[in-house]
Amino acid sequence: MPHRIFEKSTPHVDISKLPHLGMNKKDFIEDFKRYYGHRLGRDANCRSLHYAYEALALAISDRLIERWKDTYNAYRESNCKRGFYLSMEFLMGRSLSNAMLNLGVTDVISKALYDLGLELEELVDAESDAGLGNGGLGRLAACFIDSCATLQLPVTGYGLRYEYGMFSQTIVNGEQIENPDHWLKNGNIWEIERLEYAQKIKFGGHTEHSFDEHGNKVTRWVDTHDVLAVPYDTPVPGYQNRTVNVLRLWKATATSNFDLQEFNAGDYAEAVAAKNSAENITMVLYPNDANENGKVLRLRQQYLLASASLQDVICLWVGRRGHDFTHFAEKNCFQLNDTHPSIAVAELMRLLMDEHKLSWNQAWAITSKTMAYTNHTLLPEALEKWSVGLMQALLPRLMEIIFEINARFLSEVSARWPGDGARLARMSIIEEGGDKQVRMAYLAIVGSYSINGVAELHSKLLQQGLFKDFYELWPAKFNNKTNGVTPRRWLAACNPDLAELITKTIGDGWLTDLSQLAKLKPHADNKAFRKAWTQVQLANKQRLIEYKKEEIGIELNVNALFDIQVKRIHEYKRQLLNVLHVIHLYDRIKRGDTANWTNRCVLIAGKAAPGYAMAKKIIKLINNVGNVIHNDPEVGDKLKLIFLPNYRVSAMERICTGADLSEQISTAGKEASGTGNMKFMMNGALTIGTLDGANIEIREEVGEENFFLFGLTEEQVQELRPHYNPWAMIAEDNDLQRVMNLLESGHFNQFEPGIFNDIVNSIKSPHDPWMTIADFRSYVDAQKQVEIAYNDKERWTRMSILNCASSGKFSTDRTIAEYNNEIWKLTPTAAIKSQD
Ligand code: 26Q
Repeated sequence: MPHRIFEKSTPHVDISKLPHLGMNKKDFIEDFKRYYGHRLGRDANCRSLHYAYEALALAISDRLIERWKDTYNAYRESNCKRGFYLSMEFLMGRSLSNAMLNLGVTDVISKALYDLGLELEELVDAESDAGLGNGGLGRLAACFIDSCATLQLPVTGYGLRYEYGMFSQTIVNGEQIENPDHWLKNGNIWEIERLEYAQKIKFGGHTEHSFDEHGNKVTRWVDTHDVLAVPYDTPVPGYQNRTVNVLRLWKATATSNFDLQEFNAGDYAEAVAAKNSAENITMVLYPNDANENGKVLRLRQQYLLASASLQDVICLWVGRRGHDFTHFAEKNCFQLNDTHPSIAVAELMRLLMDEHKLSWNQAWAITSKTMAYTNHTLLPEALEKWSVGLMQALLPRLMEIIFEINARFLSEVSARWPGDGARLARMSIIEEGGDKQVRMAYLAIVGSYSINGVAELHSKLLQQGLFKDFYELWPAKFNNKTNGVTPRRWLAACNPDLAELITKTIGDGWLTDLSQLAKLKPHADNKAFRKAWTQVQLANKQRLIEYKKEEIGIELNVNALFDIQVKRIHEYKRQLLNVLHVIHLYDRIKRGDTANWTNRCVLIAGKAAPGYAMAKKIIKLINNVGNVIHNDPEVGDKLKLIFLPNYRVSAMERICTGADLSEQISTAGKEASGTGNMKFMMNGALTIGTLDGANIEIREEVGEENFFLFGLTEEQVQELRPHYNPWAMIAEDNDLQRVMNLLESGHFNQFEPGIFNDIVNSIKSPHDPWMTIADFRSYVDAQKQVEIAYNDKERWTRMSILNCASSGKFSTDRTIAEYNNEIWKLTPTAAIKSQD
């Protein structure tokens, strides 16, 4: 039975006749003053921008909440099918400017604030990022829910409300220092706590099996340590369409009776400790964007997300339809953002069987028709596994169910391939061996009706490699959904000058139909338009310089080629290849090879997982090389290498507008898609890249003449691997030899002997999985082509315009429309304005 932890209060407060809040300047000024003066209790003496930001955000939030209720009612009344996006990460960034854009009030607010003597941009900058994610996967979830609201799809995001988000990064002596991100310390005005929808989550204990009076098997999961999951709702506005969806994040707290038991037994300290251990579950986001295997706290997080979200959906169902689940699968679907929430497959089985008395077959028919799984990685070492022993101790009932799912699945495999024992072992959800493991990706595949990769190449490699056996069994389940980014945040809001130029030229239809950017293509041949384009780009570069000036203490030259690589630090993303090229340029300056030189400013940013030693060393190397270059008077403006600390969503909103060149240089076959590549392209940067992830599709869209391609293909990487010989490649390439000599001679670590030995050894190893050395020559050659193009300003601007004009495919509106047409099949449902 679903239970309400918190009794719904009985008094009926009729607020249906509330007038809608005004959207004029006067209305906002009034509300702003009231919030600032009354709710926040400030006066003219207050000099903190924070409260001005809060007062404005409260006024905006009120408008969102009105529309949110209307949307909710529209969904309820239409009885539509619902979608749920389950993700351990939602990297939302800031909310204020996005909310204003989507409500269509940016100009009105800007004028209202001007009247109050305030600058909108300053208030926007006073908001801290909601950094509840690591990188691509978390930001994708945020872009997805934005597009769902814009397409008026009834989709709810479910995630965790971490007390501490992604750590903030400072650089001390060239090294990364992690600082806790207590993002809630000043409160969070966008969220509403909903205690009445709290859910109880069980951990530990054991199972008891018996039969009921009809002879049906009954399982009870007992002696559990329970935790409460309390939801916090954040509005997710669509673009100027009155739809406001919700992001529901769960916070773990102690259950009140759990506390009480211990307290009554006289053990106060135990009770407090228990409370702490419950609240620890959602205390912190795991800051690694590859698998950190086996941490029990991570499994608790995953289960809390899955269980609370599924119970929430079932509560809603039972509340409206009672205990008949016949049509549940027609009316609900769940998209699993990687395997992180994939325990949901077993949890939905448990809830339907143990709590709602469905048979195995009934429960399985529902589960396997409602779950859909998205994979985000090809790296085999990143595939999630949990030890069976740990799962048995923490989630004993779930482990039983997984065994049963596996047994039934393997008998299906045996029937299809009789006597193929090797195949059974390969495909089993349970990896046999000393320490048995649950393969979460296999659980997700077996339990889902759709499995997708995030770019064409990635999906193809999943089918031919990682999940080949499953593809043979169920080819129709597999599909591709190439990623995207929301053009509202990643063009309209972050680059208002370019957005204005675009709208002036082709109208504003592009905001909700990005393919219309193609209308810009003919304007690439118009000299006046190119001039306007360049002016915007230059102003953006200048703004980026100003933004970073204080932080880095270095003045950059706006005419230099801004060459930017921002993303998590990972060996496969090959920031090292970038550094090798910079060292090569430095070497050319030192040996006087500077005829027709192109000034270049290389910016690198990104966080390293705290436990990833090699990634941290790479940050140190970037900083040391940058310093040597900066302190060498012979170099001057010719070359800069700068590491920008604390890369995050709000930083990218500046950075992507001021880039000339976007570095997308991963080893082919390793980057599932990439999404930074799309943000840069949309804002008019040109890409230098390998044939990896979505780069391939970017190049297809923009045309090979407008893309700087280099490097081995995925197939060539596979072919070369057995006889890869970096030493021979170094010996044959004089430039590379000189670069390696500089590195090995300690030129960049004169007072820190040996610190880069690991890096040097890794790239010189014939077993280097990322084959950095193999792509050096073609990378340097491609960079020369970049310089030739950059020095022809008219040509470069044309290419820049064509990149933006060809980025239409990479809107998450397109991605989400595909998810919906091919997987979810939800009906767009418009919000009804309650007053009209
Ligand atoms: C797993 C277990 C324990 C702790 C952490 C994790 C973990 C957390 C985050 C594993 C992976 C991630 C994130 C992965 C990620 O961001 N992948 C990226 O997803 C993007 C969106 O699809 C792609 O564009 C990128 O290519 C892919 O690297």
